[in-house]
Amino acid sequence: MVRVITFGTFDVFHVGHVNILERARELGDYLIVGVSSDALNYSKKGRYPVFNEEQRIRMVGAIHCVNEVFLEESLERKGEYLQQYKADILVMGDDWRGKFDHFNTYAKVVYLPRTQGISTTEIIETIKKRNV
Ligand code: C2G
Repeated sequence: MVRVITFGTFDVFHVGHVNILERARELGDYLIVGVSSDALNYSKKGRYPVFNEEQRIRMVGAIHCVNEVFLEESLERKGEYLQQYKADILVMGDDWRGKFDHFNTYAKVVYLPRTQGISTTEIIETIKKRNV
């Protein structure tokens, strides 16, 4: 059984998120997703996600191609997570291309193309501009 792992915030869940999760799962038989914690987001981006970690974990876990979800509390612990969850393949969006290559001793590292034209930031901006 090939175990695939991926990581992300998955805030304001959208079709780009579904696309990457489905494609990640297609690379193996079992998909594990590390959902980044509120604290990790705050330390990385200086703001909290719109949806809190409990809600984001619930939503990602409800996607049918996802088999297991856990809270990613630190970027530095990726190697540890890969071992703990016995990952064979690490999938990341290509916005992270090259950044995770050094984990290839634990798992095969695969970058998948992002879905064009949609992002959490753009969705938030669109909503802000709307008055209906
Ligand atoms: N994604 C995508 N297409 C989009 C938007 C996002 O394929 N239009 C992918 C990203 O490349 C990422 C995943 O969906 O692989 C989750 O995206 P984010 O929530 O933006 O994740 P990020 O904040 O980059 O968190 O340990 C790393 C971090 O937890 C990654």
